[in-house]
Amino acid sequence: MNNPKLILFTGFLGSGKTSLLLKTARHLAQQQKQCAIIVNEVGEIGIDNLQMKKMGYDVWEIFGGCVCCTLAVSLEETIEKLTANYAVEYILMEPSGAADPKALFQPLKHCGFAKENLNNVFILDPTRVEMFEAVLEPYLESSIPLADIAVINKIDVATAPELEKSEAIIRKYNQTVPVLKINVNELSDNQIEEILK
Ligand SMILES: Nc1nc2c(ncn2[C@@H]2O[C@H](COP(=O)(O)OP(=O)(O)O)[C@@H](O)[C@H]2O)c(=O)[nH]1
Ligand SMILES: [Mg+2]
Repeated sequence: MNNPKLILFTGFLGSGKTSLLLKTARHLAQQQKQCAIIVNEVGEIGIDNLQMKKMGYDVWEIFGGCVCCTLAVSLEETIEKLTANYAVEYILMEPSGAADPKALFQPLKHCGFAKENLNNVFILDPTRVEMFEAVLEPYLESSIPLADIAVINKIDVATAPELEKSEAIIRKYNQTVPVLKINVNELSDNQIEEILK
């Protein structure tokens, strides 16, 4: 079995997970790196089904030879099937909005994912951070300590106080996690490499 790196994109609905996941996949495809995307439903990543070549029951080929598959069975089975059939170096996954990231780690451990092969990218939308803090604090409290990297995105539209507030919230729950500030539409290769680390 090959030993792919799994990149999890976590955060609230609308925070920018899919956007960053697709940018990362395109970057990998350009670097001729084999990658797979796991989604709950194909429609979720917003790529027209017609642009995707069906390769099997629930696997499609998308840009640059990346494959995309649905989480039709358990996460363990999906990953086993992927690694058995495709020589993927990276698996990119956006857990469903309601999923508690904590609940993902046990099944991932079962399929042999060591900590160094797992990168949990937590994305925080600074333009909505006040609202998140007020009503979704338990989610922040359970997610941010588990992050390997915290991304504050939308720097093209956020105000300076919103950015400061976002960083303060991340630091409140995790004093050591690296923080990366991005505009997803102007990502540098270095920023993507940080996400893949
Ligand atoms: N201006 C701006 N918009 C962004 C950025 N990242 C994501 N978005 C927008 O935020 C919205 C939600 O993004 P999406 O990736 O679907 O979020 P998800 O629900 O977490 O998967 C979309 O309209 C994106 O175009 C960013 O860095 N800057
Ligand atoms: Mg999404």
